[in-house]
Amino acid sequence: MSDSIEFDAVVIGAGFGGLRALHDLRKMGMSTVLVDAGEDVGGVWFWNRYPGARTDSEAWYYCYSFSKEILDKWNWSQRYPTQAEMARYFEFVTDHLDLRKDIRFRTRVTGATWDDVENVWTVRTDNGNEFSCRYLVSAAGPLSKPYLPDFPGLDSFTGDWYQSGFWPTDEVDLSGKRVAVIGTGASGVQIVPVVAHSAAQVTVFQRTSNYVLPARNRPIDEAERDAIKADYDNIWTRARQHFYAMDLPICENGAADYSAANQQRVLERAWEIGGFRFLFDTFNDVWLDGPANEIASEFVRSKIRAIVKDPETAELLCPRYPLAAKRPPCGHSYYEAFNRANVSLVDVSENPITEILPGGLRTATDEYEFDVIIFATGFDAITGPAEGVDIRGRDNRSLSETWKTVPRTYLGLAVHGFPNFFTVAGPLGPFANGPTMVEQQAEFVTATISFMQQNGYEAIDPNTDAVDAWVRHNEEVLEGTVLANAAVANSWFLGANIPGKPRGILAYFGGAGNYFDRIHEETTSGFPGFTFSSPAEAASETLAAHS
Ligand code: NA7
Repeated sequence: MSDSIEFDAVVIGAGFGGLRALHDLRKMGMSTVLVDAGEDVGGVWFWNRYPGARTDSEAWYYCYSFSKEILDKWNWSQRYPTQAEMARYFEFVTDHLDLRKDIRFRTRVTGATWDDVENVWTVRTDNGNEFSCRYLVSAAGPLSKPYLPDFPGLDSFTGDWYQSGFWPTDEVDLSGKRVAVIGTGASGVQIVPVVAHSAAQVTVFQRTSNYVLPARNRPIDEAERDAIKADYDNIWTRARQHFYAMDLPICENGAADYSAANQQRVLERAWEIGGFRFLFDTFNDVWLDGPANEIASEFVRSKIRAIVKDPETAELLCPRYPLAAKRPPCGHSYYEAFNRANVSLVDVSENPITEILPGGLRTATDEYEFDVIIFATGFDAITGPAEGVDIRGRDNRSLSETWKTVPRTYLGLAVHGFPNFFTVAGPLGPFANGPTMVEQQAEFVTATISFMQQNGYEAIDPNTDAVDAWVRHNEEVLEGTVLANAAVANSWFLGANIPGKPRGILAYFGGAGNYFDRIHEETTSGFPGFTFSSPAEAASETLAAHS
């Protein structure tokens, strides 16, 4: 059954950003509906249920900060929660805040059109519904459109194939199967060791090797849980100041401040503690494309050579580009998995996969037989989800057309010509710990709407000069960092992982802490980067346009 309903706001996406936005908008007294294509809440944590799926960030800051009750009541069981634990967390939050009644699941937004006279959006969905609303908040997720390479012959494959980002809800039994895993990003790296335990044979197809940092997962006991809960005020203060919005220490010293022996001790200590500390708690110049980075990069290579017994496999696993030019995954016995008799590595960097066959796949030089193929081939990130969704702003401008080359936004949150449209975790928003980042953005959205309500405004649009300045600033901060090298490593945050996608910066690398200050300044100084219009102005502009 289809219907046509009026709301104050429509939110797209039931992940961290969307649920927070729904809660806050409702608290403001706005009638709000959230639509999500999935069957339940969680966003990326609903879809990415592949074997071994878990967070790469530590539980105590990969969560909502805004509700003391939620922080008090929810108990994390381990340092890096599994997908199942994340799904339970989302259910808990949703039920605790009584959000479910305002969410429409199994509903995909197909388009939205802005009416410049009435100052409303009309949002269309795949089940025939139309919602009109003053505000449209897209929290569709930067990594919600899985990418499947266009390998010829996939239709002919007689076995089963799966995508990490679209994993079925029914259990997948891989025991005794010959399994191919294509892709060695964060997802592939989590899949390999887990599947190796049940499958008869796992063949990993690697195009670009990764610096896989040992996660060193462990349970969180009651004493640690209590200590975390008691420290939450400090945790959030630290996370909101951190370059990547994580509660991680920031080191003061560069590599040159240590002797060669002490450099190794610093790296060894961070390696043993595990996780992203290796990037933040070693040398403060590790992010620059220079000697400090090479010392840390070589340290990881030496670890790979020490762990992986077969020297040829070890060399293939050693990345040659600078550490962090590609987002490093956290591993759970990833390198160790290659010491198992049933795990092998195939380098497809120069010998690409050319075809899927009925019984397996073919590279330029060899053929392989498989019962199952797992594509852990990543996402059409950040701008991808908007493609195929017909969002039309002023003068019928299409969002996906506007974003076809390099996407231009103001503060990652607003697009010129698309009034009252907010993009939580949108292009040129900070590359940072997701939950902390989107909470700050959701707060910006409600602060903006409150300002509009207080001042009698109906529409808001970012100014082109503000957009230009933001885009320029994004480009400037990338230069000089190791990330400018990311094109070498096919990184998704430069659009470089998708054939034919224009390469350009998709995320802000000037630091989450700086970004949060910047959006705070925007709200407290009366939104200088935006133009507001009130109903009277809109009416007179329309009359002028028609006279
Ligand atoms: P990623 O990190 O984009 O990894 C995708 C992987 O798939 C990566 O190793 C790619 O190699 C590989 N890939 C893509 N296309 C092909 C083809 N045609 N042949 C062989 N291999 C291919 O995605 P993930 O899902 O692992 O992680 C995404 C983010 O989720 C991650 O950064 C975290 O933020 C969480 P490439 O490196 O492009 O050579």
